[in-house]
Amino acid sequence: MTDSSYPPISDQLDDLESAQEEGRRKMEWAAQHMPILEVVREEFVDDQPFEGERIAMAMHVEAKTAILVETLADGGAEVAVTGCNPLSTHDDVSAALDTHDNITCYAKRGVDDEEYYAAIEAVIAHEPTITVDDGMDLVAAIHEDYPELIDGIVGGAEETTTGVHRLRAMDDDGALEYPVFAVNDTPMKRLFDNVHGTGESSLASIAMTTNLSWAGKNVVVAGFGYCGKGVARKAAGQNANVIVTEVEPRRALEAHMEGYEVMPMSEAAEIGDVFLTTTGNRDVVVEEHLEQMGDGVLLANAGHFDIEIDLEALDDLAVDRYEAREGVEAYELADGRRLNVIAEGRLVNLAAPVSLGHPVEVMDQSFGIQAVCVREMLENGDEYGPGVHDVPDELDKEIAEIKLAAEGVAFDSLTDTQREYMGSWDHGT
Ligand code: RBV
Repeated sequence: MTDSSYPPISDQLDDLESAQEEGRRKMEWAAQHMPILEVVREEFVDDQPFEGERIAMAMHVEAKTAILVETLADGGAEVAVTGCNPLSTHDDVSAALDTHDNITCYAKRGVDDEEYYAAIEAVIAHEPTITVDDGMDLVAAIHEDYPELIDGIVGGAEETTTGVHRLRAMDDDGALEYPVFAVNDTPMKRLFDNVHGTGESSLASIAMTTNLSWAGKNVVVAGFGYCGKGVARKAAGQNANVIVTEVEPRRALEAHMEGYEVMPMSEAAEIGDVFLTTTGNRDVVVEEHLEQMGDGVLLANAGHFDIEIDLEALDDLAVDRYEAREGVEAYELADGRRLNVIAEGRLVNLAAPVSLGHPVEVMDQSFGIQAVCVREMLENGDEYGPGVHDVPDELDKEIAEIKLAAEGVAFDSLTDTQREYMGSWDHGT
């Protein structure tokens, strides 16, 4: 069976009480700016839809995520939660969450690989009926090591592009044995969280970590998916000269038509000042590129895993390595050039010491969808067979409507005649 010996955060911190207090303070600030989860939480408190359920979560444990975790717990679930990245956890928030009667939190910042997976196993030891992932680590661990639990699992939900990508690959292989909602792929997630969230928070984290300006810099954005689009747009908005690298012809063309320079990484490497990877793929910046880069460049990654920049190759090239600033590791090459890696090449908007993750407002939307997806899975789980499922459009619209109401934005509705017109095919000139 599962290894449940890994201790919750409360057994791991020295000054627990002050951590709990500070974590609670961060959560209160986040909650004030999360009107969607407030509405959903009120509904869950009244209806107790998760009574008797056990929810396992692996997510970035910080204040906004904590509000989602509490929302599910207040709906009657027993929740076990850990991190989905060794550097994104806020220990104080983790400690505050762990005080909730229905929540056990194992997340701790700075864990090594062994502890990271021990915490995942400790969460799985709660024998979940629902899983909520950011990156698919829970689904993978359950299928690989604890397949006996699958029968008891109603379904899951996945937060991020990389996780959905992994799940679809698993599904294509016929290996995914329970239904999982692709939360990432909804308009309410992608158009806001991936574009604005990644764009704003990655650039803010790099600026805060380095104290350097964007204006006049050559900023190389690798990948022009939703995240890359956001990063490119926000960097251009701060007067950077944006260069995009792509492997997909239509996206390369889209970037070109947006007015960005498009070129191969081998050319961009020679002129870039800042390199920001957003592809979700590995080996995007490799030795041949590193060899071309100028003194003082910044290297950062905004993709889920730390595989986009080949840090091993960089380490091999370097004759010296030192912490240039908190969150910045300088690699000095034989000819004296210094290449600066931010946050160990891990997703920069969450993993740098000053990083706070995406802005609160966008996470309210993403987590609002997560919350109603968990509700949907429990209410109508029978309708979803094993595999990856699109989130029903009605749920996405439900979240958009709550947000619009909270913002005081009114919008139109179709008249009956318009609805009929849009649904008919027998009208022409
Ligand atoms: N993300 N979470 C945060 N809790 O602060 N910030 C970003 C947070 C999520 C985001 O939805 C993205 O899809 C995922 O992290 C990447 O791991």
